[in-house]
Amino acid sequence: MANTTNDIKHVTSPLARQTLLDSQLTDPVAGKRPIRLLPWLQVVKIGGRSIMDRGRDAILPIVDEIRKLLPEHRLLILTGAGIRARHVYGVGLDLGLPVGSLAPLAASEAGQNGHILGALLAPDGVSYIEHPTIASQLAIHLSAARAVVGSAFPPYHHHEFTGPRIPIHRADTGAFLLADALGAAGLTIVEDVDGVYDADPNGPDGKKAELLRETNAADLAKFKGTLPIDTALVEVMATARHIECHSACKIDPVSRGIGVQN
Ligand code: GWN
Ligand code: ATP
Repeated sequence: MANTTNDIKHVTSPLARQTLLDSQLTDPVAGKRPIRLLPWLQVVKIGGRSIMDRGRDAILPIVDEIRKLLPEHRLLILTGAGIRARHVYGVGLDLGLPVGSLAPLAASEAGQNGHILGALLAPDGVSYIEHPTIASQLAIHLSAARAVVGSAFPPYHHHEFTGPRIPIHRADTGAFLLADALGAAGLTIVEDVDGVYDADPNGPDGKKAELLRETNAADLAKFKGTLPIDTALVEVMATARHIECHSACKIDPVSRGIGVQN
Protein backbone atom coordinates (compact mmCIF):
# COMPACT_ATOMS: atom_id res chain seq x y z
CA MET A 1 0.00 0.00 0.00
CA ALA A 2 1.35 3.45 -0.93
CA ASN A 3 2.43 5.59 1.97
CA THR A 4 0.16 8.67 1.74
CA THR A 5 0.50 9.70 5.38
CA ASN A 6 2.77 12.69 4.64
CA ASP A 7 0.43 14.11 1.95
CA ILE A 8 -2.64 13.75 4.11
CA LYS A 9 -1.39 14.89 7.46
CA HIS A 10 1.17 17.58 6.66
CA VAL A 11 0.66 20.98 5.09
CA THR A 12 3.41 21.67 2.58
CA SER A 13 5.09 24.91 3.59
CA PRO A 14 8.64 26.22 3.64
CA LEU A 15 8.02 27.12 7.29
CA ALA A 16 6.56 23.76 8.30
CA ARG A 17 8.07 22.48 11.53
CA GLN A 18 10.37 25.51 11.54
CA THR A 19 10.97 27.75 14.52
CA LEU A 20 9.85 31.32 13.83
CA LEU A 21 12.47 32.60 16.24
CA ASP A 22 15.48 32.37 13.94
CA SER A 23 15.42 35.10 11.26
CA GLN A 24 18.13 33.33 9.25
CA LEU A 25 15.70 30.47 8.70
CA THR A 26 12.65 32.63 8.00
CA ASP A 27 14.31 35.35 5.86
CA PRO A 28 14.32 33.35 2.59
CA VAL A 29 10.51 33.30 2.82
CA ALA A 30 9.69 36.33 4.93
CA GLY A 31 12.28 38.79 3.64
CA LYS A 32 10.16 39.95 0.66
CA ARG A 33 8.67 43.44 0.57
CA PRO A 34 4.92 43.28 1.26
CA ILE A 35 2.47 44.32 -1.47
CA ARG A 36 0.83 47.73 -1.37
CA LEU A 37 -2.85 47.32 -0.50
CA LEU A 38 -3.94 50.90 -1.28
CA PRO A 39 -1.10 52.58 -3.21
CA TRP A 40 -3.29 55.55 -4.20
CA LEU A 41 -4.26 56.41 -0.63
CA GLN A 42 -3.09 59.57 1.13
CA VAL A 43 -3.25 59.37 4.94
CA VAL A 44 -3.66 62.67 6.80
CA LYS A 45 -3.31 62.89 10.58
CA ILE A 46 -4.91 65.92 12.22
CA GLY A 47 -3.38 66.97 15.56
CA GLY A 48 -5.64 66.61 18.59
CA ARG A 49 -3.97 69.18 20.83
CA SER A 50 -2.56 71.43 18.13
CA ILE A 51 -5.66 71.57 15.86
CA MET A 52 -8.87 69.99 17.23
CA ASP A 53 -8.62 71.52 20.72
CA ARG A 54 -8.48 75.01 19.20
CA GLY A 55 -12.04 74.71 17.93
CA ARG A 56 -13.60 76.45 14.96
CA ASP A 57 -10.73 78.88 14.23
CA ALA A 58 -8.39 75.97 13.53
CA ILE A 59 -10.84 73.28 12.44
CA LEU A 60 -12.95 75.10 9.83
CA PRO A 61 -9.97 76.19 7.63
CA ILE A 62 -8.73 72.56 7.69
CA VAL A 63 -12.19 71.32 6.70
CA ASP A 64 -12.07 73.76 3.75
CA GLU A 65 -8.60 72.50 2.72
CA ILE A 66 -9.74 68.87 2.90
CA ARG A 67 -12.80 69.71 0.81
CA LYS A 68 -10.53 71.20 -1.89
CA LEU A 69 -8.34 68.08 -1.91
CA LEU A 70 -11.21 65.63 -2.42
CA PRO A 71 -11.51 65.81 -6.23
CA GLU A 72 -7.80 64.98 -6.59
CA HIS A 73 -7.02 62.72 -3.62
CA ARG A 74 -8.54 59.77 -1.80
CA LEU A 75 -7.94 60.30 1.87
CA LEU A 76 -7.90 58.43 5.14
CA ILE A 77 -8.15 61.26 7.67
CA LEU A 78 -7.12 60.25 11.20
CA THR A 79 -7.53 62.40 14.30
CA GLY A 80 -5.39 62.58 17.43
CA ALA A 81 -6.37 63.02 21.06
CA GLY A 82 -5.87 66.33 22.87
CA ILE A 83 -6.64 67.98 26.16
CA ARG A 84 -9.20 65.45 27.40
CA ALA A 85 -6.62 62.67 27.05
CA ARG A 86 -4.09 64.76 29.00
CA HIS A 87 -6.71 65.21 31.74
CA VAL A 88 -7.59 61.52 31.85
CA TYR A 89 -3.86 60.59 31.96
CA GLY A 90 -3.50 62.93 34.96
CA VAL A 91 -6.45 61.46 36.85
CA GLY A 92 -5.56 57.87 35.93
CA LEU A 93 -1.86 58.20 36.79
CA ASP A 94 -2.77 59.73 40.15
CA LEU A 95 -4.96 56.69 40.82
CA GLY A 96 -2.21 54.30 39.72
CA LEU A 97 -4.00 52.91 36.65
CA PRO A 98 -1.79 50.68 34.49
CA VAL A 99 -0.72 51.86 31.05
CA GLY A 100 -3.05 49.35 29.36
CA SER A 101 -6.03 50.97 31.07
CA LEU A 102 -4.92 54.48 30.15
CA ALA A 103 -4.44 53.69 26.45
CA PRO A 104 -8.13 53.14 25.56
CA LEU A 105 -9.22 56.08 27.70
CA ALA A 106 -7.01 58.42 25.67
CA ALA A 107 -7.88 56.66 22.40
CA SER A 108 -11.54 57.41 22.89
CA GLU A 109 -10.80 61.15 22.62
CA ALA A 110 -9.08 60.58 19.28
CA GLY A 111 -12.31 58.90 18.19
CA GLN A 112 -14.42 61.81 19.49
CA ASN A 113 -12.33 64.24 17.46
CA GLY A 114 -12.83 62.02 14.41
CA HIS A 115 -16.59 62.03 14.92
CA ILE A 116 -16.49 65.87 15.03
CA LEU A 117 -14.52 66.08 11.79
CA GLY A 118 -16.70 63.42 10.16
CA ALA A 119 -19.83 65.43 11.00
CA LEU A 120 -18.37 68.59 9.44
CA LEU A 121 -17.42 66.72 6.26
CA ALA A 122 -20.71 64.81 6.01
CA PRO A 123 -22.09 67.09 3.23
CA ASP A 124 -19.12 65.95 1.12
CA GLY A 125 -20.00 62.28 1.60
CA VAL A 126 -17.34 61.72 4.27
CA SER A 127 -18.17 59.63 7.37
CA TYR A 128 -16.40 58.49 10.52
CA ILE A 129 -15.66 54.78 10.27
CA GLU A 130 -14.75 52.54 13.21
CA HIS A 131 -11.46 50.78 13.87
CA PRO A 132 -12.79 47.36 12.80
CA THR A 133 -14.13 48.93 9.59
CA ILE A 134 -10.74 50.49 8.85
CA ALA A 135 -9.19 47.09 9.49
CA SER A 136 -11.35 45.12 7.11
CA GLN A 137 -13.63 47.31 4.97
CA LEU A 138 -11.62 50.42 4.17
CA ALA A 139 -11.44 49.71 0.43
CA ILE A 140 -15.20 49.43 -0.02
CA HIS A 141 -15.80 52.63 1.95
CA LEU A 142 -13.25 54.45 -0.20
CA SER A 143 -15.00 53.19 -3.34
CA ALA A 144 -18.16 54.88 -2.09
CA ALA A 145 -16.54 58.11 -0.85
CA ARG A 146 -13.43 60.14 -1.66
CA ALA A 147 -12.42 60.15 2.02
CA VAL A 148 -13.23 58.66 5.40
CA VAL A 149 -12.32 59.74 8.94
CA GLY A 150 -11.08 57.47 11.72
CA SER A 151 -9.24 57.50 15.03
CA ALA A 152 -5.44 57.76 14.70
CA PHE A 153 -4.84 55.96 17.99
CA PRO A 154 -3.81 52.32 17.61
CA PRO A 155 -6.24 50.06 19.48
CA TYR A 156 -3.60 48.46 21.73
CA HIS A 157 -5.64 48.59 24.95
CA HIS A 158 -4.10 46.12 27.43
CA HIS A 159 -1.53 45.14 24.82
CA GLU A 160 0.15 48.57 25.14
CA PHE A 161 3.86 48.15 25.92
CA THR A 162 4.80 48.39 29.57
CA GLY A 163 7.63 50.58 30.82
CA PRO A 164 6.58 54.21 30.44
CA ARG A 165 3.39 55.00 32.37
CA ILE A 166 1.94 57.06 29.48
CA PRO A 167 1.09 54.90 26.43
CA ILE A 168 3.94 55.18 23.92
CA HIS A 169 1.85 54.24 20.86
CA ARG A 170 -0.27 57.31 20.33
CA ALA A 171 -1.88 59.03 17.36
CA ASP A 172 1.22 59.81 15.22
CA THR A 173 2.47 56.25 15.61
CA GLY A 174 -0.97 54.80 14.89
CA ALA A 175 -1.33 56.89 11.72
CA PHE A 176 2.16 55.92 10.50
CA LEU A 177 1.62 52.20 11.20
CA LEU A 178 -1.65 52.25 9.25
CA ALA A 179 -0.18 54.20 6.31
CA ASP A 180 2.76 51.82 6.10
CA ALA A 181 0.64 48.68 6.47
CA LEU A 182 -1.67 49.85 3.68
CA GLY A 183 1.25 50.79 1.42
CA ALA A 184 -0.22 54.29 1.14
CA ALA A 185 1.28 56.96 -1.13
CA GLY A 186 2.08 59.16 1.84
CA LEU A 187 1.28 60.43 5.29
CA THR A 188 0.85 64.09 6.20
CA ILE A 189 0.82 65.09 9.85
CA VAL A 190 -1.05 68.38 10.28
CA GLU A 191 -0.13 70.50 13.31
CA ASP A 192 0.21 74.14 14.36
CA VAL A 193 3.88 74.35 13.31
CA ASP A 194 5.37 74.50 9.79
CA GLY A 195 7.45 71.35 10.30
CA VAL A 196 10.32 70.11 12.45
CA TYR A 197 12.48 72.91 13.93
CA ASP A 198 15.86 72.60 15.64
CA ALA A 199 14.00 73.44 18.88
CA ASP A 200 10.34 73.80 19.88
CA PRO A 201 9.16 77.02 18.16
CA ASN A 202 6.47 77.36 20.84
CA GLY A 203 8.98 76.81 23.68
CA PRO A 204 10.74 79.44 25.83
CA ASP A 205 13.48 80.02 23.19
CA GLY A 206 11.04 79.53 20.33
CA LYS A 207 11.89 82.78 18.54
CA LYS A 208 15.40 81.48 17.81
CA ALA A 209 14.16 78.11 16.52
CA GLU A 210 14.96 77.37 12.89
CA LEU A 211 12.91 75.24 10.54
CA LEU A 212 14.65 72.14 9.17
CA ARG A 213 13.69 72.33 5.48
CA GLU A 214 14.31 68.63 5.05
CA THR A 215 15.31 65.78 7.33
CA ASN A 216 15.14 62.00 7.41
CA ALA A 217 14.47 59.10 9.77
CA ALA A 218 18.15 58.62 10.70
CA ASP A 219 18.57 62.31 11.60
CA LEU A 220 15.34 62.31 13.60
CA ALA A 221 16.56 59.27 15.55
CA LYS A 222 19.68 61.23 16.56
CA PHE A 223 17.75 64.47 17.28
CA LYS A 224 18.43 65.93 20.73
CA GLY A 225 15.43 67.71 22.24
CA THR A 226 11.71 67.52 21.67
CA LEU A 227 10.02 66.69 18.37
CA PRO A 228 6.47 67.46 17.21
CA ILE A 229 5.84 63.71 16.75
CA ASP A 230 5.67 60.68 19.10
CA THR A 231 9.06 59.21 20.02
CA ALA A 232 7.72 55.76 19.11
CA LEU A 233 7.04 57.02 15.56
CA VAL A 234 10.75 57.70 15.07
CA GLU A 235 11.48 54.10 16.10
CA VAL A 236 8.78 52.68 13.84
CA MET A 237 10.16 54.67 10.87
CA ALA A 238 13.38 52.67 11.09
CA THR A 239 11.62 49.42 10.15
CA ALA A 240 8.89 50.76 7.86
CA ARG A 241 8.28 48.75 4.68
CA HIS A 242 6.73 51.41 2.43
CA ILE A 243 6.75 54.88 3.99
CA GLU A 244 10.49 55.36 3.80
CA CYS A 245 10.73 58.88 5.05
CA HIS A 246 13.73 59.85 2.94
CA SER A 247 12.10 63.20 2.30
CA ALA A 248 10.34 63.47 5.63
CA CYS A 249 9.27 66.78 6.97
CA LYS A 250 9.26 68.64 3.70
CA ILE A 251 6.77 71.41 4.15
CA ASP A 252 3.47 70.80 2.48
CA PRO A 253 2.26 74.25 1.42
CA VAL A 254 -1.38 73.23 1.50
CA SER A 255 -1.67 71.56 4.85
CA ARG A 256 1.02 73.34 6.90
CA GLY A 257 2.08 69.90 8.00
CA ILE A 258 4.80 67.33 7.96
CA GLY A 259 4.73 65.08 4.91
CA VAL A 260 6.19 61.61 5.02
CA GLN A 261 6.21 60.18 1.51
CA ASN A 262 7.22 56.95 -0.16
O1 GWN B 1 -15.98 54.66 20.13
O2 GWN B 1 -14.94 57.42 19.68
O3 GWN B 1 -12.98 51.75 17.83
O4 GWN B 1 -13.50 53.68 15.86
O5 GWN B 1 -9.07 52.21 21.50
O6 GWN B 1 -11.57 50.65 21.23
O7 GWN B 1 -10.69 52.81 23.57
O8 GWN B 1 -13.84 51.31 20.21
O9 GWN B 1 -12.77 50.26 23.79
O10 GWN B 1 -15.24 50.20 16.77
O11 GWN B 1 -13.31 49.42 18.68
O12 GWN B 1 -14.19 55.67 21.84
O13 GWN B 1 -15.23 51.07 22.62
O14 GWN B 1 -12.95 52.53 22.28
O15 GWN B 1 -12.43 56.20 19.68
O16 GWN B 1 -11.01 52.62 19.69
O17 GWN B 1 -15.28 52.74 18.03
O18 GWN B 1 -17.61 55.88 18.54
O19 GWN B 1 -13.74 48.85 21.64
O20 GWN B 1 -17.05 54.35 16.47
O21 GWN B 1 -16.30 50.41 19.32
O22 GWN B 1 -10.58 50.06 18.54
O23 GWN B 1 -14.73 55.16 17.98
O24 GWN B 1 -13.42 53.94 19.73
O25 GWN B 1 -11.16 54.40 21.48
O26 GWN B 1 -11.82 54.39 17.74
O27 GWN B 1 -9.87 55.34 19.21
O28 GWN B 1 -17.91 53.14 18.84
MO1 GWN B 1 -14.32 55.70 19.94
MO2 GWN B 1 -11.47 54.55 19.59
MO3 GWN B 1 -16.57 54.33 18.25
MO4 GWN B 1 -13.54 53.62 17.66
MO5 GWN B 1 -10.90 52.51 21.76
MO6 GWN B 1 -14.75 50.83 18.41
MO7 GWN B 1 -11.98 50.84 19.27
MO8 GWN B 1 -13.45 50.64 22.07
P1 ATP C 1 -1.93 64.88 19.51
O1 ATP C 1 -2.57 64.63 18.19
O2 ATP C 1 -1.21 63.70 20.08
O3 ATP C 1 -2.79 65.59 20.48
P2 ATP C 1 -0.53 67.10 18.32
O4 ATP C 1 0.09 66.50 17.12
O5 ATP C 1 -1.72 67.94 18.17
O6 ATP C 1 -0.73 65.91 19.32
P3 ATP C 1 1.73 67.80 19.96
O7 ATP C 1 1.98 66.36 20.28
O8 ATP C 1 1.56 68.73 21.07
O9 ATP C 1 0.48 68.05 19.06
O10 ATP C 1 2.96 68.23 19.01
C1 ATP C 1 2.96 69.49 18.35
C2 ATP C 1 3.78 70.48 19.11
O11 ATP C 1 5.12 70.02 19.19
C3 ATP C 1 3.89 71.83 18.46
O12 ATP C 1 2.82 72.67 18.80
C4 ATP C 1 5.25 72.36 18.97
O13 ATP C 1 5.08 73.33 19.99
C5 ATP C 1 5.89 71.14 19.61
N1 ATP C 1 7.29 70.88 19.26
C6 ATP C 1 8.17 70.34 20.15
N2 ATP C 1 9.38 70.22 19.60
C7 ATP C 1 9.29 70.68 18.33
C8 ATP C 1 10.23 70.78 17.26
N3 ATP C 1 11.50 70.37 17.37
N4 ATP C 1 9.79 71.28 16.08
C9 ATP C 1 8.50 71.68 15.92
N5 ATP C 1 7.57 71.62 16.90
C10 ATP C 1 7.95 71.10 18.11
